[in-house]
Amino acid sequence: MLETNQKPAQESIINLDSLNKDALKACKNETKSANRWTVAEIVALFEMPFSDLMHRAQTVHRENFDPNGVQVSTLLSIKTGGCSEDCGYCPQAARYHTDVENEPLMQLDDVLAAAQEAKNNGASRFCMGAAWRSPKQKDLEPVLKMIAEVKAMGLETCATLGMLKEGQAAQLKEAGLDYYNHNLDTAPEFYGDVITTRTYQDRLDTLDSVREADINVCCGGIIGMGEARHQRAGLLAQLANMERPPESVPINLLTQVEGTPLHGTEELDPFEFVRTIAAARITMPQSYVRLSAGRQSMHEGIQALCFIAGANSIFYGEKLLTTGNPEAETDKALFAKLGIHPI
Ligand code: SAM
Ligand code: DTB
Ligand code: SF4
Repeated sequence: MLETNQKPAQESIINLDSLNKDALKACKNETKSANRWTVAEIVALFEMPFSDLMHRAQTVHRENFDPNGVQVSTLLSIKTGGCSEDCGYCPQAARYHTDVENEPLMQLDDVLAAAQEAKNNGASRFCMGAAWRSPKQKDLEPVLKMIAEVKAMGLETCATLGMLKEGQAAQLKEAGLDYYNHNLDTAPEFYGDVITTRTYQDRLDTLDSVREADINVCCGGIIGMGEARHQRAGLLAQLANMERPPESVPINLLTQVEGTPLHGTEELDPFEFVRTIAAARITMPQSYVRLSAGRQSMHEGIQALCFIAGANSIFYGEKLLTTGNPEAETDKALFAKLGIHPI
């Protein structure tokens, strides 16, 4: 009796045990497919036949977004040039000899006039960029005022001011900041080839403090800097595997500026750029994927493919920070041709 009783009990323990293991495995797999991507899995996306990749990205896109809506932000460089960092792509680094003229922090009224113009032109978000390694407290104060006033105009606010120190993210939140842009730029193992004056971990620390302050994260990178495909995938893995992926993921195509170390880098195949957008869409289904720098030199057919691949955000207005962007009229015409509406 005891024996018969014991056996089934033992069996049931064994079965339960294996069931638990299966459940655990299934659960791990689910987590993995939900928010853990290996670099190899992302490389496999890049390697798909182009039409299959477009179909998969477009399917994910339609499951999560209005397929014909594109969010529109306008950028303003509120403090230009003279930056102490050595980012190899950047025309604003003091150490490189580019045509960028250094300019001090803009006056509040001038910033507000630019924000009003952006709003009149249909932008929903206004992004203020400063060429700082990290803002000093005396520099942050006037920026907080700009943020509060731009917000009061009914625009979403975004800022990109470099690394943040203890307490600064909270001050930005308090002023009304909706998004903070801080890019990881590339895969960890390629980072040191591009920037030596700060580390990947420095960037991650600032992103953590932005999250902690409950500000939306805008974080992406630059491609076409001479990185390998697995490094493009590596950047996306970093972003997609964050505890919460960024709400906004700017994918910049390197704008090559004379005088910067990366000027003269071999140009990226445009289809590789589109593949990167598609892989970003698939790995970060709920993030806005921003087709960022590089549009000025991009054929409108390639831009249309980027929208099909799941890009649903752009910078609008004739200038990015220091370099050009398509004319507003050109973008309006492109949206009309493609049946896209701004959001
Ligand atoms: N200084 C701050 C920082 O580095 O975080 C904010 C401004 S910085 C110019 C903002 C971002 O612009 C950089 O992180 C980089 O990803 C992008 N960027 C700068 N120069 C670029 C270029 N030539 N081509 C494409 N993207 C560029
Ligand atoms: C981002 O990822 N791209 C924008 C924005 N964030 C600040 C900046 C692009 C800068 C391109 C070079 C320039 O205009 O200076
Ligand atoms: Fe400075 Fe930002 Fe340019 Fe780097 S990207 S040199 S931190 S302005």
